[in-house]
Amino acid sequence: MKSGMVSIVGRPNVGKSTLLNKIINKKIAITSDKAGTTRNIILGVYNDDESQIVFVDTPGIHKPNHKLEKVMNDKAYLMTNDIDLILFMVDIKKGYGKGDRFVLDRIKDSNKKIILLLNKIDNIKKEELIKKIDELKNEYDFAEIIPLSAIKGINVNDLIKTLKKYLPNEGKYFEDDYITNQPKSLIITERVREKVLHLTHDEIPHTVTCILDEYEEDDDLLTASVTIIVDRENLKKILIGKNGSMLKEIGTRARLDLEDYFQKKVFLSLYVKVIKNWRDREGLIHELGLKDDLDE
Ligand SMILES: Nc1nc2c(ncn2[C@@H]2O[C@H](COP(=O)(O)OP(=O)(O)O)[C@@H](O)[C@H]2O)c(=O)[nH]1
Ligand SMILES: [Mg+2]
Repeated sequence: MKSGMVSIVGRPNVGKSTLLNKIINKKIAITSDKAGTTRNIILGVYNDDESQIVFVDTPGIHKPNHKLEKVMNDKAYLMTNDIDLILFMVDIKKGYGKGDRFVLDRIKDSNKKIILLLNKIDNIKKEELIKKIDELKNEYDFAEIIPLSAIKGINVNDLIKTLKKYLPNEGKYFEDDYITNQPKSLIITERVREKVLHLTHDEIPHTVTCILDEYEEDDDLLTASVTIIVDRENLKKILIGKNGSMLKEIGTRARLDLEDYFQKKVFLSLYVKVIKNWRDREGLIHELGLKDDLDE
């Protein structure tokens, strides 16, 4: 039995979470074209007959501009310690740049084998790809260079095959039915946040926070209510939309996704609240007397 921990690192937006979802075949990490979408460390466990691979999706590594980013960055570095192998992902369409070099410099020191993943090859011509691979060979002594498309699933099976070559022969970390460390509460609130990011484009800052305030579940039905918290009145207006149309759309899309995830009917209510100058999620939960700490 091959098993091990593999972390996926790279600057924001290269497609780390998209790859994790593809490998696990379930959407455990939300994705968007905004930097800073992934805020916590997400484990996704891949199982097959001969292996168990624990993938670690990290918030993107980049030069921090403010405090939230610094915290996210620290988490990303941290995860390069306990793991067997690093997948360093770049967006090959965008090309290899300063931001990528910044990440590589951070992970080099870990003395782990690094596999370079060139993502988004669905977006680039073959000749161009070959040229870029040649250039990148000189950048560092990568264990492998693998071109792929996370979104289309191109070369993802080959990636798994290749990883097994590098993993130790050890027992499993988790039971076969354990797929992620993300508690249900987070799956629910993150899915709402994803729809907010998708539907409001750049109008809503990525610091928007969603909190679960009610939750009930039986065999056929999951009932949840989520409050979306922003710090300005005009953002609340945008989120609600004309005659409530925006909030309704956010709710519908999140509900459909959650029904797919939980494989049961979902009844979802959404609220928007303006809280000025709030500090952190934990403080908010406490202040509002909300649950949001639901155990599996
Ligand atoms: N064209 C293309 N887009 C992709 C691919 N993988 C991810 N994306 C898009 O890139 C954006 C960032 O993806 P995400 O997984 O959130 O990036 P992360 O910040 O590295 O986790 C999203 O809009 C994805 O849909 C790919 O293989 N091809
Ligand atoms: Mg991500």
